[in-house]
Amino acid sequence: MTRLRSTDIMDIADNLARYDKELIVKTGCDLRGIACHAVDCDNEKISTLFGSVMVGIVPITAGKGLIGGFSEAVKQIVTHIGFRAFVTQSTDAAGMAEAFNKKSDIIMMADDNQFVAINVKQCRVIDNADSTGRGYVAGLNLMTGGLQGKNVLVIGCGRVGRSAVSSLVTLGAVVTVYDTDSQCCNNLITDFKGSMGAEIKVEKELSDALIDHKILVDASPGNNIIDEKHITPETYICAPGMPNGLTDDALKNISGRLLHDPLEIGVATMIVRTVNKGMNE
Ligand code: 2YC
Repeated sequence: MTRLRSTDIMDIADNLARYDKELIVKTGCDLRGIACHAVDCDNEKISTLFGSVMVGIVPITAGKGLIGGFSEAVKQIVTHIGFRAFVTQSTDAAGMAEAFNKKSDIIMMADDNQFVAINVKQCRVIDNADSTGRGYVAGLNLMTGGLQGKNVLVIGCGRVGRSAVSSLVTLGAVVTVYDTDSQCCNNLITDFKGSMGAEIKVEKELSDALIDHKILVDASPGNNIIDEKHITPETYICAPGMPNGLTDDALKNISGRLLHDPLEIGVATMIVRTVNKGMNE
């Protein structure tokens, strides 16, 4: 899992309104709309909760420590979606205690291995990687006008890629996966055959896969793996991976058919899922 740097997230807060406009042009929905599409919940219904749900965000110093601006960026995204949120003054256990004492309905925290949102009342945990895969596939579904029956290549069989595969199968897409670790692919194929009865295909060569596919999910940390020659007028890419895998020339050619951000879609989907779980019990 890629660890974000402060420079990846420092501009998020100031650009959320502009990002909404970009998402509306690309998908027809703003950030909250994409998250609601991912969770299949009603945008209006969710907005009835805004005033009553408090989200506490706890900075965690474990492992490689705090990422400057991370908790604040999460808070800005959560409040942009419409919920009340605060970053605890304390970190770690004291921060958890503070979040509970301030009657948080949802508590969010991230260490180097996992980023979670906990719905306190429902004792439910929502994971960022799982939410990111769902959110990006929802955005891709909106951007392409629907993925049913379409061939989609997922690059990267980690937690985000696996979540994307699950959402793609649910939408009726024809899924092919690629990973530098072929064992990772084989495990995914076996797991999805067992859990969803899905027939997922494997590509052994990325260059072949990129020629054969026009709809891509880049869920890998790879750099410069998607080149200009792979971009056609029919190419659509959602890239939850950090950094996005497009070369500069590919970025020039993909124009408005790319979804990529360091945190926004994943966090928006996470928080809507966490709140929605509380409503659907
Ligand atoms: O500031 C803090 O509380 C740090 N403990 C946060 C560490 C986050 C590490 N994870 C990442 O950088 C990214 C996140 C988008 C989720 C997955 N990887």
